Amino acid sequence: MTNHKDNSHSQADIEPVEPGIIEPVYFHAERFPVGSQASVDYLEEHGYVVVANALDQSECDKALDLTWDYLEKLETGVDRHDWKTWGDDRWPTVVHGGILPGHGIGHSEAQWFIRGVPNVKKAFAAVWDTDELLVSFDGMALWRPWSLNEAWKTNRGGSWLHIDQHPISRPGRQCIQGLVNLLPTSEETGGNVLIPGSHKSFEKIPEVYPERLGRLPIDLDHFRFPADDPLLAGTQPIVCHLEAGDLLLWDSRVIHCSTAGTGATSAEAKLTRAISLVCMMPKHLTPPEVIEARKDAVENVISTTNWTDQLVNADHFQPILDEPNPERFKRPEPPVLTEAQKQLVG
Ligand SMILES: O=C(O)CCC(=O)C(=O)O
Ligand SMILES: [Fe+2]
Repeated sequence: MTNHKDNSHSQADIEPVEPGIIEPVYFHAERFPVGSQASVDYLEEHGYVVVANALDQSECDKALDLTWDYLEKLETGVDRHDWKTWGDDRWPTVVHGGILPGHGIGHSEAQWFIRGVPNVKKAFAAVWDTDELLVSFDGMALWRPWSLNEAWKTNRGGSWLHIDQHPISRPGRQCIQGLVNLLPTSEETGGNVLIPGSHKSFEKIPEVYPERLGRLPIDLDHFRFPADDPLLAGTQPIVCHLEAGDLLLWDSRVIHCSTAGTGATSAEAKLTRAISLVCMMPKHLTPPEVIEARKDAVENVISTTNWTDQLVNADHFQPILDEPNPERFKRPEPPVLTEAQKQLVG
């Protein structure tokens, strides 16, 4: 997730001067069975993989229902049946890419339901070769139909290409990020953008950007690339086609962002994109004091970034700090977790 960690960091260090335009192609990548060795091998080679049907259709429907429950229970007046109530005055704070990172979403019933689907853990367990995993308390990206309101079009072409791993303080493969896709994508909707194979250029970043990197706080796992980045030259960005229930995994060293698609969305009053950010990492990477802090984060309904080995409070992201009256969003109650979900906390 976008890691605008703390307002003492200069935003100029992570925002490119010129966002630039990228032209990703819509790509039907091979979709692999959950937990298969082939999915793990493809991820290693290309830096991303589409895992097919981690959720079935009824699980997607339930997750979407619970997502609307979260939005309506904020008590700002959002009504799933009336798109005229989906305006920014009622919608929770949005950051880049239409991501909703805070206001308790990381502990919504929707997010905990998705994390509890056994196939989601199975996909990550195959990657890490262990069942002892912790889950991030990430948010979701929800895109409203821009055919009904042009202002809802999300980052069309304007690049926010980035990686979510510090190029110096976090060497090598450390984190595999994921999104569970709840609605089928198309060329019109757009979605996640990534540069296949770019994890293999990660080590070259300090040579290419010594100055920008010199300004990047050592604990900030977010680095932005200009659209004319030399590491990107000759590599075509793609938007992977995803069915409802597919889980897209990518290495945190892979350069990625998201973009709205090429056309009009359906004029129906329904979401254009709904994804759950979900990331699992091996438990042994997380120090005991962070595990204690994660337990407190559950009780206090605090959302985080993709990393499970450190606790970054997503309510401290700049756009949420800029929210004049955050108390107007009623946060969910602390979640009631099953044993399996508790194990994912720590
Ligand atoms: O919405 C997306 O597909 C991109 C999200 C993203 O950048 C992230 O979760 O790190
Ligand atoms: Fe990201």
